[in-house]
Amino acid sequence: MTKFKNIIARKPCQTIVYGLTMNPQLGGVDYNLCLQQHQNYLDILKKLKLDVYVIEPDNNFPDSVFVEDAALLTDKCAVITNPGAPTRNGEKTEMAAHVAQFYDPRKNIHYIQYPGTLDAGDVMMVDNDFYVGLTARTNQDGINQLTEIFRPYGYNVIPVPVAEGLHLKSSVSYLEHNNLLITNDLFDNPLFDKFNKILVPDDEKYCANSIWVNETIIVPTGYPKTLEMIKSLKGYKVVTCDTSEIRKLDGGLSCTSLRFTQKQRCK
Ligand code: CIR
Repeated sequence: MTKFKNIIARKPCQTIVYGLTMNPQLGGVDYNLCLQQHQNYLDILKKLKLDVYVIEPDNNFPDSVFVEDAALLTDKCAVITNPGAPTRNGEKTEMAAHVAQFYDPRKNIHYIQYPGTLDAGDVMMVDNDFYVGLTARTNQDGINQLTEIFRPYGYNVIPVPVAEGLHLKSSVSYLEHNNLLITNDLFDNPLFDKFNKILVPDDEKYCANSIWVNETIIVPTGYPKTLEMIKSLKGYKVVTCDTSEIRKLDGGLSCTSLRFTQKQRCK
């Protein structure tokens, strides 16, 4: 199944070394290695025949490589979010201009506004259902606004309280075909009972952020138990990608691209 044709990504900027982290014990980001790993990530996506749209870096926003948080792109509309971290909130302005290359600001680009905040790393899309984490970055008002924005499109919003990790998708990833990669803390939440749940071992939690791209699953390098479980699922190709540097900033594979399908608009 081909679902995504485009991605938006952004090169890491030099100030990424000052990015936000809840895990300073992992050490500082090696900028050159981070650049190489990011290029490797883009190459993997290009090989999967995605059109890659790359935004130039901006040193004013150390975390701006994590494009996933500033916009939510669906088949029917785009939502420019209101990122919950003050040092990241300004990322939305430039992102809105890039998203306008693909969606129509007069018709189907919407905005989350204060007092609502929302990071799209908290949003997991499962067909027409959008599971949204209630976290330090995404508040109830942001979730309520998203619910109203989505209603006319027939999209449902399902709030999920999240007690661990930065974002909802730090702990759970939808791999299509009803398969859900999920960590222990969310495993027993009845909201996820209808899925075929693949439990990520506690010592490989980071691997819960793997991504499905058109029947290929991209898995972070270094998590052999989860990798084997994913490989045993039928119907997927599996590739690994080294994310050691963005991991130091709590970032994973989903965070560094927006995956969607839209034609580029004629200007
Ligand atoms: C942050 O704290 O915002 C960044 N250092 C990491 C963002 C990761 N994004 C994501 O999970 N969607």
